[in-house]
Amino acid sequence: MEQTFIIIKPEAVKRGLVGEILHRLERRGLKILHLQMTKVSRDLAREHYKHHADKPFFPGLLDAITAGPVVMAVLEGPAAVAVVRNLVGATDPAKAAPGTIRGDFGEELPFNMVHASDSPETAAEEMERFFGFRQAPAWD
Ligand code: 3AN
Repeated sequence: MEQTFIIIKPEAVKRGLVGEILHRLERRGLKILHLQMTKVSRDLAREHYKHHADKPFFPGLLDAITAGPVVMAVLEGPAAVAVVRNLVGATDPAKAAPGTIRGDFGEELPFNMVHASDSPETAAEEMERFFGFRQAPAWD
């Protein structure tokens, strides 16, 4: 069984979309193994988005992810990384398909509601970064 990591971003928390987003993921059969509301520090945001450090939108991206509380989760299911990325939709909400989280709720970049890991390796790295473990323990 595969695990993946998501961040429900500040703009989604502010709009009251936490339940809606978790509902969509659970409805698809993903199991929530770990769930936390927290704030992302500027240092962790810089680390998390280091692959975009040279982009003009980098400072705005850091502002967006540190703007308020977020909800982070580890989800488990068959092919969880790909399944969650499909439910989340394309990076740019303007191009994300209707029916996806970004297609239905996304605003203008960088405000695309959810971060979702892009590979099992990245998921382990991101869990380590934010939770201090590379894999969430099972509950049963
Ligand atoms: P994804 O989150 O779909 O994996 P990445 O890793 O390319 O996409 O981008 C990370 C985050 O950076 C996105 N979720 C979005 O918030 C922001 N971002 C990506 N491209 C742009 C852009 N052209 N302008 C502003 N923000 C962007």
